[in-house]
Amino acid sequence: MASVSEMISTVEAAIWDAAQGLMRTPKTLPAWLLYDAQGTLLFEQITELREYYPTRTERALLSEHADSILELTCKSGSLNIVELGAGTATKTGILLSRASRRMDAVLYQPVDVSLTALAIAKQNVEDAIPGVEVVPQLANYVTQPLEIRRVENERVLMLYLGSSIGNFLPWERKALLDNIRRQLRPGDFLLIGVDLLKDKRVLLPAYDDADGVTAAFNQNVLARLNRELNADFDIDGFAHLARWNVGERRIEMHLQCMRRQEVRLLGPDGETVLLTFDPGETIHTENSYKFTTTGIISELSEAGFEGTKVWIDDKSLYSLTLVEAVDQHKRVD
Ligand code: AVI
Repeated sequence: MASVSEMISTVEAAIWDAAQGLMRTPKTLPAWLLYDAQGTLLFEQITELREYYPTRTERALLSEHADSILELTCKSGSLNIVELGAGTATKTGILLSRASRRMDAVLYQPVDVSLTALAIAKQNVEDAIPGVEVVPQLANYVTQPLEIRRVENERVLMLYLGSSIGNFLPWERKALLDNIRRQLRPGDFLLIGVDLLKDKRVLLPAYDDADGVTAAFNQNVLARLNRELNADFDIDGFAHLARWNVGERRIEMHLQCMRRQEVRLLGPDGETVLLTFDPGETIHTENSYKFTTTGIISELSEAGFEGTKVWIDDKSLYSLTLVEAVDQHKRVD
């Protein structure tokens, strides 16, 4: 097993790799960099904003349809839920508490890259919903195989909520859905939440709120580079920018440089790397793709899922899609 200092240097190496995007034109940073401890806190605040409808809409859909979801997925007296990117398990509480009332046994396996989030998830669920056994797993579900604990003859209900899939490029999404399908057996279920395509007058404020929380979330990535790569970004010299890219059907977050800046950061061998930013130039920090129901169903079907049931809110903002993993060898396309 890697020592803590080895793990830290791996993280530093990953951040350095990520920062390479700043040396290309146009400049980019990967979205995962947004989620250090402060970024995670700011994102939690975003989910409570008036303008940011996805979280509350998904919560309402889960609350309204929890019983139907459980009826469709639970064929025995027990339930085995695996949640990808579970965070602190706030999204799942509704389903788990409803399940614990109906079932003899509920096993909940949250998967996340944050040990802190997993510890909170375990504590929260065990305190609030007695009878649910929580088995957390620290893993990067995008690339790593999972160790799903199986209960004999029981199907798994995998959850992938929050429209997190929207933060991946189409080819990354395909690889991710293929990886998810490989972790499941025929008959297992996947419940996925996605943000639907809609008018940009609703989309843009969700990513550029009046209180500036999303702006702080975006700018925090520069504070992270200042801290972790000894960079000297003048953070106030970068403005938060949310753009609707109609062709790609995605919201893009950028940081726009307001005046010419020269930024130094420490390279992997201790050398100083100099970056130049022109006024108006942007760093592209995140994509958030928006979906149609037919679009997400066809991506799921390509990955080996079928038997769709879709729930949408009455304003058509957001959808929950339930699919079943099918035997790839028996598929007739
Ligand atoms: C985590 N993810 C689904 C959020 C989204 O809506 O794409 C991240 C986010 N970025 C800015 N606001 C929210």
